Amino acid sequence: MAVERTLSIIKPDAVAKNVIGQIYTRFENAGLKVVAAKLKQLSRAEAEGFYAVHKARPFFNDLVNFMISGPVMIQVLEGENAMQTNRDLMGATDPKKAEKGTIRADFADSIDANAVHGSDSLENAAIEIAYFFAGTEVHAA
Ligand code: RTP
Ligand code: MG
Repeated sequence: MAVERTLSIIKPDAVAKNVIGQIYTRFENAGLKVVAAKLKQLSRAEAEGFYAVHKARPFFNDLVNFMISGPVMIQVLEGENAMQTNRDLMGATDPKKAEKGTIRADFADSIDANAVHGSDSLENAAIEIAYFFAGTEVHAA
């Protein structure tokens, strides 16, 4: 397995619930290292740009409104198999379908307020990391 980088976002619901630390602990216990991070209030344009692949989907407006409803914690995670490791930690998009012990099963309330985002491919990870971080803001593990 290769050392990879992936983009993670702790969404406004989980930031409001004050569980950033509990979610970071799960990253750490899975061998993922935070190599860049920022707490940020996204503008509507930033959220729309980030989720541009979902522009035609019926839930796009709700998704953007939710993502700008409060600050988000954005981080780059680095480690062996980081993209899939993070997706496994997150659980299914709909928390009702997420496996017990996953972040979404334990912290999410609904398919909209579902606690975390994680890149779904290495190609998207590279695009998403560059969307939020300059090269100089991402540090060697
Ligand atoms: P994410 O991109 O946030 O990591 O989530 P994901 O890959 O598990 O899910 P994705 O299909 O990429 O959808 C992005 C976000 O849109 C919301 N969504 N709502 N109402 C719906 O049917 C629906 N489907 C997706 C979710 O908040 C999801 O995280
Ligand atoms: Mg996705």
